[in-house]
This record gives sequence, structure tokens and C-alpha cells, in this order.
Amino acid sequence: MVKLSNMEDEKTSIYGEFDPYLQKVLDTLTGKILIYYNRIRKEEGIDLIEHFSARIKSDESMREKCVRKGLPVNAHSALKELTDSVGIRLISGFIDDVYRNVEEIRKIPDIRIVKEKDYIRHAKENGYRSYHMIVALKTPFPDVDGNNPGEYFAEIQLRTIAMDSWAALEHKLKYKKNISNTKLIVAELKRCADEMASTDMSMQTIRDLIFENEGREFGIRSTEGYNETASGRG
Ligand code: 0O2
Repeated sequence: MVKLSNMEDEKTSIYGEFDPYLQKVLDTLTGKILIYYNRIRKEEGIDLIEHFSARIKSDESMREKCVRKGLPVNAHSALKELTDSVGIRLISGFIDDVYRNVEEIRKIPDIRIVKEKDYIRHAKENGYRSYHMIVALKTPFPDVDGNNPGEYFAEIQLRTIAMDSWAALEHKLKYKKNISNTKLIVAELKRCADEMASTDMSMQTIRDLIFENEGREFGIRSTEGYNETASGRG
């Protein structure tokens, strides 16, 4: 009997009956981000986001994270103790655009800012740079605390293209086993992170100079338009 219930437990999503709402939360949030993105693009002629990706943390990853954080593996841990069941990553061309996105997100109606971490001004020791926001979205759905309407958390990561490619490479190191030369790789990654940060700052300065020449704070950039990455579970 116990065995059967364990098996059933494994088959059921950790998000339980709240699973279907997560995609709606993700869509609502990306929709709200797109509203200010399109407005600023139209009014100011700048693309604050080069591309973005969005995902619902997979059942397996969320279970693994609960265990890693010493939490019971259940919907409450997944949706209320942990705050990244819904994740959005916004990638910008320039550091100033990252911070402008942060400002705009703070102004979105129906969103409460729960926590912010500035790993750009305060880079992690390994060289990781990114801006993290935990937000809570008011929804028309019930939540696991019994609120109806309920509130759902989401994690928004904001960074430049350079920071993003670095994070993707460094992430691979974490999940690869039996790597030789780890010490050298870690040191090289740190060197690259610092060089990329310096290049990001130079790029920002060059853009400011170009706009200054045009006699405006922000200029109209030629753009390939919004490049939306598929949203899914991962
Ligand atoms: P996964 O599997 O990618 O989702 P906290 O409890 O807030 O103190 P937490 O939850 O680690 O600590 O929050 P933090 O530091 O804001 O990190 C959130 C996410 O940012 C991580 O989620 C990673 O996705 C990413 N991240 C943080 N640090 C690094 C880093 O050094 N390198 C890379 N590549 N990514 C990083 P998870 O759940 O740890 O991992």
C-alpha cells in the first residue's frame, strides 16, 4: 500500500492542482513586460530587451531543489517556500537597459516586489553577474495557501548578452562530472567574466557617446525586433 502511494506521488506533479495556473501566471507576467517594452520602443525608439526566455521549473528540477534546500517535497514548498517555479530571463544589449527594465518592472500593476539581488554591482566571487527580482503576482486563481484570488511567485533574471553567455557556460561546468583542470577552468571563467564586464561598460560608454552626438539621451537604434524564445518547462 505504502509503495503504491509513493508511486502515485511520483506520478503527480509537485505543483498538484495548482499546476495548470503556472502557465497562466507566466503568460500574464510576460504580457505585462511586453506592454512596457512595446511602449518604450514606440515612444523612445529603444529596445530594452534583445530577447527573453521563460519557463516553468520542471517537476524533476523542483523536486530536486526542495531536497537540496531541505524542504518537504510538496506543492507548498514548490510554490511558497521556493520562489522560482515561474522564471523569466530578460537579456539586454546594455547595462543601462538592464536597470531600466528593473525600474519598469517595479512599476507594473498587480506585482509586488518580494526581493531583489544585484549581482551586477556586487558580482559573485566566481564572476556571476545578473540582476534577480522575485515578484509576487496577484492572480484570479486560488493558491496553495488557500487564498482566492491567490498570489504566485516568479523569478526574473535580467542581464546583458555577455553576462548571459557567461552564465550558460558556467552552468555547464556545474552539471558536468569528472572534469579535469577544474581549477584552471574556474580561474579562466573568472578572468572572462571580468573582461566581459569591462567590455559591457565600454559598450555602454560608446552608446552614450553616439547618442550624445545625436543630441539626445536615447536614440533610435536599428533593430531586428523582438526575438521571443519559446517558453516551456525546463
Ligand atoms: P537552477 O537549477 O538554475 O534553477 P537564496 O535562497 O535567494 O539566497 P538562491 O535561491 O540560490 O538563493 O537565489 P539566487 O542566488 O538569486 O540564484 C537564483 C538562480 O540564479 C539560480 O537558481 C541560478 O539559476 C542562477 N544563479 C545564481 N548563481 C549562479 C552562478 O553562480 N552561476 C550560474 N550560472 N547561475 C547562477 P538555482 O535554483 O540555484 O539553479
